[in-house]
Amino acid sequence: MSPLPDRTDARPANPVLPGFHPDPSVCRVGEDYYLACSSFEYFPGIPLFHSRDLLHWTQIGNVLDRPGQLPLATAASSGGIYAPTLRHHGGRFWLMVTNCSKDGGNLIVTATDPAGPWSDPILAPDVPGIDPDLAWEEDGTCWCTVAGGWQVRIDPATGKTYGDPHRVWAGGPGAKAPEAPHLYRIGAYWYLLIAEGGTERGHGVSIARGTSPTGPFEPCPDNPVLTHRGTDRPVQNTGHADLVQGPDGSWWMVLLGVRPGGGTPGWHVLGRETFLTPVTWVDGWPVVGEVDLELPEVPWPLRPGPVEALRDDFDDAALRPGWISVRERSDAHCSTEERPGWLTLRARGTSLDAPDVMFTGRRQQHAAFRARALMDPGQGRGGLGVRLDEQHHYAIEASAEEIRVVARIGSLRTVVATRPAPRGPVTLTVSAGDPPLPHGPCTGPDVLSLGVEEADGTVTELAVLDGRHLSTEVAGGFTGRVIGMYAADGTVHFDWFDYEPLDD
Ligand code: 6LW
Repeated sequence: MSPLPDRTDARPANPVLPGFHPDPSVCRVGEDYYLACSSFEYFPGIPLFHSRDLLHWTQIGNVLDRPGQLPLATAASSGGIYAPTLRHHGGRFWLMVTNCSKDGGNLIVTATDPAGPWSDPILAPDVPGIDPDLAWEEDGTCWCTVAGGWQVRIDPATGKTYGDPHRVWAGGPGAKAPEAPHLYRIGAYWYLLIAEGGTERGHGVSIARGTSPTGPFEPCPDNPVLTHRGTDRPVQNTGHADLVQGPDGSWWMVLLGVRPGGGTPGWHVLGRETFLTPVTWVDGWPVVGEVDLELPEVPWPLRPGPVEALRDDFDDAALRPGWISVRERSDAHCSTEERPGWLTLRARGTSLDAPDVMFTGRRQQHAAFRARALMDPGQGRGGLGVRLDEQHHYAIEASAEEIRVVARIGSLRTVVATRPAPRGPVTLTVSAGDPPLPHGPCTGPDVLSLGVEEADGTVTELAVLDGRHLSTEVAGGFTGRVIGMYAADGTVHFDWFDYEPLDD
């Protein structure tokens, strides 16, 4: 793979990983931090990032990037890969995760280089739940703790468990969804950090400590140590956290949060994003700083790394790690080599409604953006779409005869606009969020405009559609918007794809 191009957008911000990057898990090795996120029904799975300052993150690969590691054929939308734990132990990286599909279950992969290759999955069928955590005692004994507060001893090299799972701590009385456990040895105590309240507006982070990794655990008197429930802060749903210590001894938390837009009840369209916040310790308990859109001050110089370019001319043989497809991506259906300098997509499913649609996209990471792609439909049909899931997407698609805008909102599917196609390639465009909508109780988060760029560079808008229908509050689930190219019939080619943030 060619090296990543120079940064095109070097300014860090909170969220440190904007867009659909939920359930962050982080570890440090020397001066290098590594972070992994959930990826659900998308292939490749589990984006893996590197940073040297906790603020700038560069995607260096995907943990599950071979079809044999990631069976997703039976994964529903927002099924598939949930909530990894990333750790470094004994000179290796270990990642444990759940594939929530019929062919899935809990699995462990290891690597010496986090950029890959990662091992084939080691299955752990006797681990009793989702959100698995791995923590080692000094003598090498390894404990796996999962959602609900269940824990079992495990050999991570084989996936074999020993003894019956026991419940260690399930959070505060009455709180729903005690999940995302992470167990750490810090000073004299073992700390068990969990999320509770569910991943929606009630989300929070709580902690308990004890002198043994298996409990008993004493809850922190100030639980939840982090929640934004009932506040009017711009960042909501804060929870699902992991802790990491800097080389200088400072402590940090990565966590997920969302940025709802529009009137009431508020809609978030970018998915659950990864934020960073400082942690201090008082009386042996963590005190978590405010999670804001402002970046926390870090006690070291900024050390930005390269980021993926916002435009892709498809000149490289391998696709950059930020491109994701729905469930499966074989060379036979998605290639930059079949027509060099173009991305060629060959249809499987016949629309974005299909679970096996051949779609290759990138996360929407900015509230306001414009995406454009130059497409040659040949004798096929395909387009540029914004996808939340099979039942929630907008697209502009072209064939040799016609250009049309298609909207799918729940059980409704409609062709919103049509016009005759020009001869040859056509530049399809989609934009959102610019200018922002005026405030109002019923105002949605944004509108999306879909159109065609004419030869003179002007855009002919074919449809303007309410963005709330492509939000998590309407569609449900755990993902966020992904913008990409797809084939719906035959074979189509894309010369380039360009994503332009319009936020500032
Ligand atoms: C994940 C759970 C959660 O398993 O959402 O916010 C679920 N937390 O820990 C899916 O990401």
